[in-house]
Amino acid sequence: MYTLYYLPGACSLATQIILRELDQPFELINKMTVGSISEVNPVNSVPTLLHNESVLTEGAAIMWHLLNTYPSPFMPTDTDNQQKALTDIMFANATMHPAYGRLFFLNQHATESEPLFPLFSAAAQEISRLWHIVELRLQSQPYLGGDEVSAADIMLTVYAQWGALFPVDIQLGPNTQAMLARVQSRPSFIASVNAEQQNN
Ligand SMILES: N[C@@H](CCC(=O)N[C@@H](CS)C(=O)NCC(=O)O)C(=O)O
Repeated sequence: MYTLYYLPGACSLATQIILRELDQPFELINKMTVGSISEVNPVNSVPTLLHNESVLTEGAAIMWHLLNTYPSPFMPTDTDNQQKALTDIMFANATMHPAYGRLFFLNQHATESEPLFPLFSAAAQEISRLWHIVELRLQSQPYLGGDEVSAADIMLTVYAQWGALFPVDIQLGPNTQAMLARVQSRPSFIASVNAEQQNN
């Protein structure tokens, strides 16, 4: 049984979705209800995942650990495709996530004297550039991983929802939008969003 610390709509949603896809039982703890979790994770960030005596942190590492632990179509069997799957997970977690992180940072540190619009706009432009790379990949395949949904697709779909929180125009191509819609319609995605709402 896992314990997942989460924040509603945050990157921890992807961890919950994967736990469901892998049929792993878990309980959810909303970080806002407990304040700091720095005693278990000094970074004080979600996802933080507890399992027996272990504390798992860092979204990409958690994802990789779960995919390695529970055999599923999410983990390719050959090393070349495993490398590709890990690269996509890192693109999501270490490239796209921080690009969206700039929007949260700007919002958090906004002052009345600083005109925010050009900064939001520059951050959104970079996010759109990254989505264009995704769009090009999806011209020849429905998911980043190929014909089947991958962990990276799920992570990207969670992050894509963050754009609506800010006054920005983020460009998503038609193939990207189709991929996001397919991931959002998965039972694991719907159940995870509902569970976060009910657990608040
Ligand atoms: N590098 C960390 C970053 C995780 C992260 O930035 N999480 C955000 C939510 S998406 C968070 O916990 N922020 C702290 C807070 O809002 O209290 C990871 O990939 O797990």
